[in-house]
Amino acid sequence: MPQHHNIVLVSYPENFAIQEAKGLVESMPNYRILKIFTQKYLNRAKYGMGAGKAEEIKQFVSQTTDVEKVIVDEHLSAKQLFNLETLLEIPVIDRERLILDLFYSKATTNESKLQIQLAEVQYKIPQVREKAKLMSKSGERAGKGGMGEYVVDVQFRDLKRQMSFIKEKLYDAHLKRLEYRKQRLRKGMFIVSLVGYTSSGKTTLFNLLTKENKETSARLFTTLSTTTRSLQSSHPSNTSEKTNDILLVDTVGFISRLPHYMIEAFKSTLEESLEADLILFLIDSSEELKDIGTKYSSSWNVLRDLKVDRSKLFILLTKADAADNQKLNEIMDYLEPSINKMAISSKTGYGLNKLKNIIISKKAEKVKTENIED
Ligand SMILES: Nc1nc2c(ncn2[C@@H]2O[C@H](COP(=O)(O)OP(=O)(O)OP(=O)(O)O)[C@@H](O)[C@H]2O)c(=O)[nH]1
Ligand SMILES: [Mg+2]
Repeated sequence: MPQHHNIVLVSYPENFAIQEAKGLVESMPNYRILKIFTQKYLNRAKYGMGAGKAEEIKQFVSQTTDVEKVIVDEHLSAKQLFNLETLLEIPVIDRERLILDLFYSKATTNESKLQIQLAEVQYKIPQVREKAKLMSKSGERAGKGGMGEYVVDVQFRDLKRQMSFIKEKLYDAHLKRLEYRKQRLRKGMFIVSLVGYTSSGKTTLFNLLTKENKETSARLFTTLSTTTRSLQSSHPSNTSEKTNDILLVDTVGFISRLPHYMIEAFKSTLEESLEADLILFLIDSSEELKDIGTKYSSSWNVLRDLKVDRSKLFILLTKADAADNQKLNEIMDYLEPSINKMAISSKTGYGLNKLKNIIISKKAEKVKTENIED
């Protein structure tokens, strides 16, 4: 049996936050949640959570065997982490660290590893800055050239150096992708990308449309790197369905409260998706309306951040097998009215032919306008 890592989770007293934090923790290999504590505020100066809650957790940790880590579902400063670890006497990690660790556990391609390293460096820089401030306050930094300052300076310079090194390598990968993209454009390829919240069903749909076999799962962030494949027609004999010049792109999903630097780190991957001719924006319709709203607006934050061209968007309500018509209509009414939308199910195949036809006709539209412009 695999060794379990026993976790105590601290989140907000809201169902959405708890479920998502649980999902993140349980997506880590062999992480097991022993107990969940909730706190209305996680931004208090000393521990993030209130001192009473921190004491309560200390009690639990000391009375329970083998608690390995406490995970706090919020960003914590270096000082808050230090204070908590001193009190609890076990490692404490915050939401961003958890997401980074999860990414590390999943990354397979060189580029996705580099992107995570870049996010990691950007996660550490403010912590080193903060340490420097603390040292100068506590007088450890006696004048210029003091020991504390020296250590912090070295760490800081080291991080900066790492950052430019990673950025250079990422830039190389970016150039390579740009070259592929040019080739595709030259060949008149029509590019369709799948974007949306993590677990919205992107890869499942991608597999069906391209006859691929990429990993899908109910865990969060199953996909971290980008895959491009051509759309496969369902009837190989049907020559009227020309799909071999249509490419589908599947990529990393979104999550709520994603810090800007993480979007920044994955920017080139995400931007590539947004440069497509058609962007399918997936929304999981099997969830509660309230949660759909939360995920929808989080997704929009990322899309806006990356300056999406709204005219390329087409909304897909996924997992329609798990929602009745009334609910699907309610969701449709809730979403941006100016963007076209339809419901599909990768499980039953509902709507997939219609979707293919939409993709094919959008391609035809593009070819037509290009011919006019020529
Ligand atoms: N009921 C139902 N479940 C589905 C459908 N499509 C996908 N799922 C399930 O939803 C979960 C997430 O699917 P994925 O395709 O991995 O989602 P994703 O958007 O690629 O997720 P990330 O890669 O983590 O961003 C899996 O457990 C799928 O089996 C569907 O049409 N109906
Ligand atoms: Mg996926």
